[in-house]
Amino acid sequence: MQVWFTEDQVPGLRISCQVTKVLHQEKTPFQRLAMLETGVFGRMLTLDDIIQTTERDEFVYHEMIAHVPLSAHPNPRRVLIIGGGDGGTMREVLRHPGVSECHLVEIDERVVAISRQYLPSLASAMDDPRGKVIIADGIKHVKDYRDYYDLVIVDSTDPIGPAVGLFSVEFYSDVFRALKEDGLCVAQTESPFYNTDLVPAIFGRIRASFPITRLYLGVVPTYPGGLWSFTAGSKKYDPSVPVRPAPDGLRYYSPDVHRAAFVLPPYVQQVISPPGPRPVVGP
Ligand code: AG3
Repeated sequence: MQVWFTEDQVPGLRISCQVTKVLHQEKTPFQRLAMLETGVFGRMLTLDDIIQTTERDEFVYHEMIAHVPLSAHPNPRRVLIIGGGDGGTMREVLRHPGVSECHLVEIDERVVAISRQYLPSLASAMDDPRGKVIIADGIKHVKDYRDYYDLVIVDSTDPIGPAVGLFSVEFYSDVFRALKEDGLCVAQTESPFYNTDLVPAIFGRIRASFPITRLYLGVVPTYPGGLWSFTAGSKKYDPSVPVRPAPDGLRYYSPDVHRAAFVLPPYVQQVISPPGPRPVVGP
């Protein structure tokens, strides 16, 4: 018998992946969680039937969400990850020896527990003494900090369910306040091909708080369209310029990839460019 997992990526479009074993399934207080063994992608974590990460392609997403902002900052020491309960982003953050403190604020403790059990190559980073896992609502957490973090990474699910508030103007302005005067933030911001309303909306909300706002791209095969966007908001440093060497052993990120990721195809550039002034039509 064949068993397949299917994600409805956008209305009318699905991705299916053959499952060799259902390792775990439960309904948490926040969402439906599953850990699947797949033939093509290795282990796969899904939340509400949406692919979050897989053993085979997680490196792209986690390297790009972490090393781009970390390498654009001359001396990042305190990092906050919101979401990211699988541990993949924390693993990448802690590759930087200068990082002295990495808080991971995940709302759903079951994501952390199940990732620790089934995704040790990501989750074992959470045992590092510089890392601290806090089970709490990231929206509330940022409100309690002022001028503290060098970098805030928003490693969220899609903007549905518990993650909706992580894409709001109010949240980004709280992130701004939680950052030091030269801090920066990065959020995963969905598909520039399919989410043509959402991507500019989020970009605009980050730009409402941050003087420098830049979109960059990476290719994550299991996400809708493959081409994935991240948006950086920065107080001082240009997010597109790496100023420190990359850690060893990376598979997607390099300083060249960093710079190239900010070169946007015209159709993506158009998605985030506000429409020009409309011609005034006289009476
Ligand atoms: N965060 C989820 C990215 C969104 C994926 N969307 C989708 N498949 N429709 C990833 C968490 C990894 N740490």
